[in-house]
Amino acid sequence: MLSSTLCGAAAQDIVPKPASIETLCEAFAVPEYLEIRCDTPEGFPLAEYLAAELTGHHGVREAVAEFCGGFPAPGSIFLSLNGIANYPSEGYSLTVNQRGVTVEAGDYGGLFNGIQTLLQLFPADDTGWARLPGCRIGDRPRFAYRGMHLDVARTFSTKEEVMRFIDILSRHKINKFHWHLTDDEGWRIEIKSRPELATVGGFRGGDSPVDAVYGEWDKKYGGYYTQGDIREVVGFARLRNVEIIPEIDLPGHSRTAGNVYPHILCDGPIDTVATAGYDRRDVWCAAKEENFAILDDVLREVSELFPSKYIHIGGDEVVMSQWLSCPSCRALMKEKGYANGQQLQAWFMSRLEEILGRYGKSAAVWNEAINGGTLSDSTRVHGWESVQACLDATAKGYETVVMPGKYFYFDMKYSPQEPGMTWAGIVPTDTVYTFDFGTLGFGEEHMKNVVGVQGAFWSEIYLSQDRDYLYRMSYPRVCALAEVAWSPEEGRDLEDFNTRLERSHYRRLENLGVDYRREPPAQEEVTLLTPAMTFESSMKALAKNPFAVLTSYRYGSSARTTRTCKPDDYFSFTFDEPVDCARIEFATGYAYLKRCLIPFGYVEVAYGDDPDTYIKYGELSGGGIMVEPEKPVKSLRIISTTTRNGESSVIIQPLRIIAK
Ligand code: TNX
Repeated sequence: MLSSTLCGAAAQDIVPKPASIETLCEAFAVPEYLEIRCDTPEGFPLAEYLAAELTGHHGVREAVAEFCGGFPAPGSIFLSLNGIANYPSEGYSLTVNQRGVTVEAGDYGGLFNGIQTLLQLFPADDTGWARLPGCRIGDRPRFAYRGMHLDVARTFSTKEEVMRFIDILSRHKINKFHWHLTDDEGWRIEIKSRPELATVGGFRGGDSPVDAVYGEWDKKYGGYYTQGDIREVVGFARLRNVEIIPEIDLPGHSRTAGNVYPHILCDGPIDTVATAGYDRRDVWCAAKEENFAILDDVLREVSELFPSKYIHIGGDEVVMSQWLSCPSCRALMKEKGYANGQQLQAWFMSRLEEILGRYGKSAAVWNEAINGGTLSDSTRVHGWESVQACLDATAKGYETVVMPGKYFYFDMKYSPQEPGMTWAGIVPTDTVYTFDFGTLGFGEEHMKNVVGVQGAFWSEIYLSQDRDYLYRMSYPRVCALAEVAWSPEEGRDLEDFNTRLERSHYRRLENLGVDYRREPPAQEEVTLLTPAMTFESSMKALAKNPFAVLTSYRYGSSARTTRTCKPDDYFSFTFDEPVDCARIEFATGYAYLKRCLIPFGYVEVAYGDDPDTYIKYGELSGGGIMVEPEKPVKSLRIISTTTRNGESSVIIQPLRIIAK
């Protein structure tokens, strides 16, 4: 009894869970000097990778990679790609017994995945001298496409940060990295024939023609990857069995490109009144033939840099009004007999498909791109808007990556009181883990076109958070994603998953320096006061977001002004009776998203004992302030000193007045 519970204990805690595990009542005592033998040149880089992972850890002084004729040697690790068994793509078998370890696979990916499982057989904590639990593991992926996406356009991540992110993904057998390289807020990849796209479009704020956002208007910030950087990241990923699918988001989400090259935009009217003087156009004009010459250059260089068969060309959220108000686009639509912008988009996307085809590539697109017409049958669709969008794409016969935001958008909040976006819903880890094709309506006819699943991290909020925010938002959700993508559907067990996390995997993440998300502590119990007041401002509110929510303390709602703030704009809150309280919290902008703030300004307070005298209390920080008054407060006045902030309105949250 005792030995059967002790034997192979660690082998039970692998993430993602392997297809089959048989525990053996023996163990391999890992020696101080460890040979990692490998029977093919193809596998040799992995022997070196494993040697580097182990040297200096778990009592291993030195691990050496060796090329051998195909014989396991006692006391060593043997990596084999020459076995006779017929392994499924990326599958492997792993045996640990007292003589040593054998990892066998039919391809490079399989060997890499077997090595990841082997690494998880070591104790989560490096406490020296290790004994690996005897076991026989047979494993293979459920899906060929197991992806994670990262938006480096809204918030730039350096190449080192990207490589680290990929490294941690690969340890979860994630094998695709969707690199969102361009968007309205930045262009992050060097294009040698059109250098300004990155050298200018990689930065914003300060003297950059690209609007800054999130209250950082005065600072120039950003970055981009040189082609050398890209090659380095591609090589780093390839060693780890990760294929990179780069994305150039077209024809919408292209404000950066339009800021750099205004001539690519439509010639229609620019509505700078509604947008506080800023040109918000972000769609490539479809009627300008020169645009396709630029895009040919861009896609040629991108195709040369990335070995993947697919290049993602976007296609999401195209603001059609720009085409519909452009005389040249309208003429083109008339000539082609198109009734709507979706059809023009389908035409635009097929021109890009044709360009990619010439460079030996196929297109990947967001699901909207197939709404207006039929794209090439070699095009792959990423379904993000809804489960229905994924069902539609598969039903139309497109190879589909399933990633509906409601389940796989890791920029969404884990729970209502934590940071994050909410438009696709709240996405707890359990929701990711329990994603089930069958109950969502995927039949056999759909499943044959599903290549796999993918998580996404969009980075609008990341900019105003610390760098570990990416990891807290991704982990443990990526662990759940990995199980959906890799592990057999039978055997899915939420409780077992959570046990493996708690018992071993969180420690592994910690030891990798991953700041994963922890359950937030119960919120502080406070009593909020709602004293009667009058509100006044130099600004006006939109009819649908009136100031009334402030005087009625409608928490969760906010007021929105009709324009952005300038110096001397003010908001004043005057209470009917002086308020005796512990503190008053004032906030502008969205919760957790530093947009539509008063970035610069200060607060004055008038106290009950001298209600006509305003005394400066302090400067706003992050668009808000917490006032801790010594005396009962009669009035609070916020005064803006903001000059140019690139926004078109200010959002004001109701005051939170906390009782003593
Ligand atoms: C929608 S997902 C977008 C992105 C945003 C994201 C924020 C997709 C194809 N478009 O541009 O970053 O929502 O969650």
